[in-house]
Amino acid sequence: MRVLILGGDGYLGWPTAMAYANKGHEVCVVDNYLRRHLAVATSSEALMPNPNLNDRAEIWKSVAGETIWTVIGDCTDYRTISDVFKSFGPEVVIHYAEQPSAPYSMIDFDSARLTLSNNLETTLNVIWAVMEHAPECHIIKLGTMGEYGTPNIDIEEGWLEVEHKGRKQNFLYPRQAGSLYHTTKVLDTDLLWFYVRTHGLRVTDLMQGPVYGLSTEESDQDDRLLPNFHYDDIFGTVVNRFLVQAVAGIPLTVYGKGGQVRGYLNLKDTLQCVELAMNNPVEKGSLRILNQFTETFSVNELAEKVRRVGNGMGLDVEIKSIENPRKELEEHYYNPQHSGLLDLGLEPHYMTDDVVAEMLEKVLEYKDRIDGRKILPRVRWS
Ligand code: USQ
Repeated sequence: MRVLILGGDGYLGWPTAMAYANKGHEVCVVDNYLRRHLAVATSSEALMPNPNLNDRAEIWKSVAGETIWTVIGDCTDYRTISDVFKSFGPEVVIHYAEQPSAPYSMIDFDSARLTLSNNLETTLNVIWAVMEHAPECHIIKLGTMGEYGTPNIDIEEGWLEVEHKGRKQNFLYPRQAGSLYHTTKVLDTDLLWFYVRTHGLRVTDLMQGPVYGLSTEESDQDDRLLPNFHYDDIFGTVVNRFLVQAVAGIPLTVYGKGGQVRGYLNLKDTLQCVELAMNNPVEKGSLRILNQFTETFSVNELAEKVRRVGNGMGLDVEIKSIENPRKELEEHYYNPQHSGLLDLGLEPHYMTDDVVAEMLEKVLEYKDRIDGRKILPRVRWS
């Protein structure tokens, strides 16, 4: 298939590009290095050095013999996207091209405006490029479990049947996000659903939980192909942060009471989920929503796991609760459904002790590059 990956330089985008090229698909990636620029601007650089996108594609070619087409361009510019659609003719577009950090979106007005305009404009451009140039193309959009927030009832997979005064209708499950970033994902879903209803688009919206990991079949072949592994307070997700803190001898930063529960998944499973969505396209005029995670943990459970495995390896890992910089429930009910991807054939890689140990081993190789100044939270919600 001809697969277009928007945001192809990102933590998920680059591993996805290699995985699909490896499976024989024709892959084109687009990225304007927004996340790299924001990381430099906020002193949040990744742990491992990551060659630029063109260099990564060249390294991949020398390692695997396969071509990944690259376009350095801005997806908020309609002409850029339009030209790529016209020349590449994608059968599937995977839309990762968003400002991905909740803390970044909460810094100030400028960061909020950038997050809102970048994310929404890109989604609108993807929709219009598909309508104008590739109406059969399947849009696979990365949403987030954070769209639902932490309601006091079970979270369904995208939709909720509401019975009101004796009549019933299916609606998008109520969303109440906890950051401006997560709110842009809610708005993305609304935009997509509008154009699905009015123009018969074919869309899969993946509600993904926090991802962890730094190993994929392809990146394991050469360290220069590793994903961008962030451990700072702005771009690092909680598990990746705890791994680096454990290695650096910094107490694991549990925010508040640590009873915040989320649905987590291994980077390898993101690749599997997106591939399952791609290989099982939806009908035109359908919005399919899949909850994308494999297991739930509280922050305390994660910290305890990393401490136990780390100490078993001879590290000296402590846990320290610090004041929560975010506005979120620190103890809550959480029971999200997630059978859709399992029904499509997902075979989860769970966070076993061996998996945690392997990740710690890899981070240990880069211990000298850890910058302790990037650990403590610098952004507060209020
Ligand atoms: N947390 C800590 N200590 C830390 C970092 C985080 O206790 O040092 C807590 C947070 O307060 C939160 C939980 O861990 O309750 C998860 O935080 P996170 O930073 O790993 O995840 P989040 O900001 O929600 O965002 C990440 C990705 C985002 C994705 C989202 C999925 O950056 O792109 O959409 O995970 S979800 O969380 O399900 O919405």
